[in-house]
Amino acid sequence: MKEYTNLLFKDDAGIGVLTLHRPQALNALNYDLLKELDEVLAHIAQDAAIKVVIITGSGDKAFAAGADIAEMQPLSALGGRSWGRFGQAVFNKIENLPQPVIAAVNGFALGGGCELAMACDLRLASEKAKFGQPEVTLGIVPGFAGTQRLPRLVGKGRAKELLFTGDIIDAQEAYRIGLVNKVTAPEELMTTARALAEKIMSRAEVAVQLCKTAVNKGLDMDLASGVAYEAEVFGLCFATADQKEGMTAFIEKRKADFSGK
Ligand code: CO8
Repeated sequence: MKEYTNLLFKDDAGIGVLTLHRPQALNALNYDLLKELDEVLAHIAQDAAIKVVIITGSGDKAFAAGADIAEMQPLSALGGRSWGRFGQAVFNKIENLPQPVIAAVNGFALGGGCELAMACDLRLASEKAKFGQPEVTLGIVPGFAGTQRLPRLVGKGRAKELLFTGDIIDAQEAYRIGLVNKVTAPEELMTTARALAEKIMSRAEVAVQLCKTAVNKGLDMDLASGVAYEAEVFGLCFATADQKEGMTAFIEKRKADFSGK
């Protein structure tokens, strides 16, 4: 696997651990980092040996403190739009990876950093994590889909409060409003993320991936279409070996031994 400059990536026994690595700028997302992220995501999408992905930030201070402000500062309106579109496309790739993706938020997740965490399927936060969309303090709106994913996660009213004020909230508040799934001690963040990844990996792989697709696609549909879509993927499960194994194991009162097929 290729070496990256602004990312660290390793396949740790089926868990792809992706670390944003620009410690000199609190892992701020510049073009080079997003380009590398785009490449590594293309690799992960094709690598069936990677079952779950964890995304975290290098160092103990930041997940990612936003898009790189110095790089954005001179942009024109059209340049801003194309930069926003590029970041959105990369984050859409995270959301559409077949594998579940866990954000292990170890520090600041601001602006583009918060948007990156929201593109992941699940969010774990260290007690030291801080979240916010401070774009209005810089004269811009969130450009990597924060205005869209934040209200879908926390509701319209809470999202608008965070977006209009640019306020930064701590991990407990993020948990209270449903922005994160769980808060852990900083030193337990990665072991908690791994334990969650391993639990997911112990389940039927095709079923887990189809759950991800059904939720994501369903949220873009009206209820009747989403329910109909679910019936299709539900039916598909009966074509898998893991459905036979899961139900046979239940009837035989033993633990299922899934093959991922
Ligand atoms: N971009 C570039 N550099 C950054 C960023 C950033 N977002 N955040 C931190 N840095 C750099 C600092 O400039 C500093 O560099 P140097 O040491 O060379 O001066 C270094 O990281 C350390 O930062 P601080 O000294 O500021 O550390 P503090 O502990 O004092 O403060 C904070 C930490 C509170 C996180 C502070 O750094 C901060 O406020 N950062 C900016 C947060 C922010 O506003 N983020 C949102 C950015 S906008 C955005 O993400 C929009 C996304 C969509 C874009 C779409 C465009 C079209």
